[in-house]
Amino acid sequence: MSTRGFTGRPPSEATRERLPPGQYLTQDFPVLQIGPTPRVDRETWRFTLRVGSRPLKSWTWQNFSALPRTRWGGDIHCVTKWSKFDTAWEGVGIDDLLADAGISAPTAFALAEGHDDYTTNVPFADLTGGRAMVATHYDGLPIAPDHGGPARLLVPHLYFWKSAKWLKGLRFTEKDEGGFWEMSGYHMYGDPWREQRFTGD
Ligand SMILES: Nc1nc2c(c(=O)[nH]1)N[C@H]1C(S)=C(S)[C@@H](COP(=O)(O)O)O[C@H]1N2
Ligand SMILES: [Mo]
Repeated sequence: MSTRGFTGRPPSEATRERLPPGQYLTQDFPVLQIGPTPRVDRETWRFTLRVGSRPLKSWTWQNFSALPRTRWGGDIHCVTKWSKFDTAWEGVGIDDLLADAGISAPTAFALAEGHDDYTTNVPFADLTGGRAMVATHYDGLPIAPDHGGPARLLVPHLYFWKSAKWLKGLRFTEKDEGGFWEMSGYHMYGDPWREQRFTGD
């Protein structure tokens, strides 16, 4: 059966209720990124929490793999208008990372940083309370490189551009500093249910 079988068929009422305004349902998993997929080896992988340029805590793949694991299942929404339902992720919750570091958030904002120099900003409160994780598995398998493996941020209640792929760290910032897309006209917060796509939405 074709995975694109929904093309041209109007979505059911149940589907429409789950779709944020302006979104359509897709069955496949598009790849969206600013450049080529970087190669990130688990052997040299580090995940670092910083305040400005000062490192607070760093994990190797081995210490990171020993942290408690979290699962989340649900819908994701890309600003280019596709939504995908019932995605299944596993990784380490940001609450558990902070607990392991023995710290509470030193500032109210963060920039997620990818190995491709991608950045995106998120209020730190949106990363806690079980709402975000550093995901390592998708659908029961290690996340494929094109989807951000070995580890990506997952903040599913915001547009998917906030879920930085090839995550190398989170940097706490004093102010809400725009990241890559936010500095090019995209919304600072990006709530799909309020359709916050662009600056001023
Ligand atoms: N490091 C990094 N993360 C990124 C991006 C990127 O270019 N670099 N693109 C973002 C955008 S715009 C989207 S929609 C999602 C796409 O994730 P996917 O390719 O797994 O669907 O990744 C986000 N995370
Ligand atoms: Mo996107």
